[in-house]
Amino acid sequence: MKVIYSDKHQAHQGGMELHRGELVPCYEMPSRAQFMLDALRQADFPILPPRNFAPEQLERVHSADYLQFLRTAYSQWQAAGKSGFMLPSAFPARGQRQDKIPTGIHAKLGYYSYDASTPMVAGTWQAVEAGAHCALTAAALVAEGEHSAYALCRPPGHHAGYATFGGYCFLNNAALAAQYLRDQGKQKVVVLDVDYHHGNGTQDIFWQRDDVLTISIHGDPATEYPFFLGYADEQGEGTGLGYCHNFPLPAGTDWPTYQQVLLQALQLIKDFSPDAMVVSLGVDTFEDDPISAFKLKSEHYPLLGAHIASLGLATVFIQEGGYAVAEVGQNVAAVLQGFEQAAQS
Ligand code: OKP
Ligand code: ZN
Repeated sequence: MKVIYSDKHQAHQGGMELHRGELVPCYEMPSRAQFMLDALRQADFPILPPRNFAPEQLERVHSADYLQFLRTAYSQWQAAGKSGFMLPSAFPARGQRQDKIPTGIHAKLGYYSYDASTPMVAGTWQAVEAGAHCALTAAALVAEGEHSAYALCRPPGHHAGYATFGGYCFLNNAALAAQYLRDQGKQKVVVLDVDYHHGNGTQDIFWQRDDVLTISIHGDPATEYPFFLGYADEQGEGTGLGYCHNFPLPAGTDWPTYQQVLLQALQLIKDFSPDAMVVSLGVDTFEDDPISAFKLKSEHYPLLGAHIASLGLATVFIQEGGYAVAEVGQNVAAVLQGFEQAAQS
């Protein structure tokens, strides 16, 4: 399977994030991508640059005003005489207005986000746009007939909603890939999210749709980020009712339990009988991940890939989280190798 990668991600180096009430160095750092790239090279995956896409392609899943904000936010910050990384500091909550788009940079930052763990710097837009193009390129390869492709996206994307950034995410790469597959004629698409964190952005984007099934397996939001979405009773709305499934799992979840739930998710996918699949691939389910609480070991990642391959679906893998930096590369490569070996047999 081809790996799509751009080194433009390096321009996004956040600095500090507000993590569980404390300002700490960003867990989501450029070396993550370097470790993944090295491991994939080592494993002989062909590595290709992304194609270019029209700006309108991003409007298929994000609002135009949100995209305009992302493109211009940092220059507005600089125009205010500031430098370094910028974080939102106030958010419209219950009882406050969300119908007025504010003009000041601090108001806008809060308006378009929902946490203070997602800093922006001068190169952020360049990096996230390149990441989105990696995802779209992987989707294009699969739409053109390849059985699978992998987009090495950094920063991740599954927390980004229609018009919100958060959880290190700005553009929803998985949603862009899924929508691209739809636009190229795949009638039904599933997004399976195996990142440790609930894919709230992807859920938001496809919440009212029955043509894109979203399934997420993740840490219980009662204690785990993103905290306010990801419960099992969230099932979609309107036409989308029944086309969203969440599997929140407790801290300490190990492979036997995880595998059991994964098999349930795969059965839901079979019942839906999609024409293509997008996998939001986070390896922060790893036992040594510094911000997560599942207990998967490196030996389980090839099994995860093989289970996904057992569906026999054309599959686009999109990189999401994974913060045990030194092991992230080998774990990602293991999933993709497990997938390829099972797909061939
Ligand atoms: C991104 B992905 C808030 C903690 C914020 C954000 C975690 C984002 C994970 N106090 N932590 O799903 O791997
Ligand atoms: Zn995650």
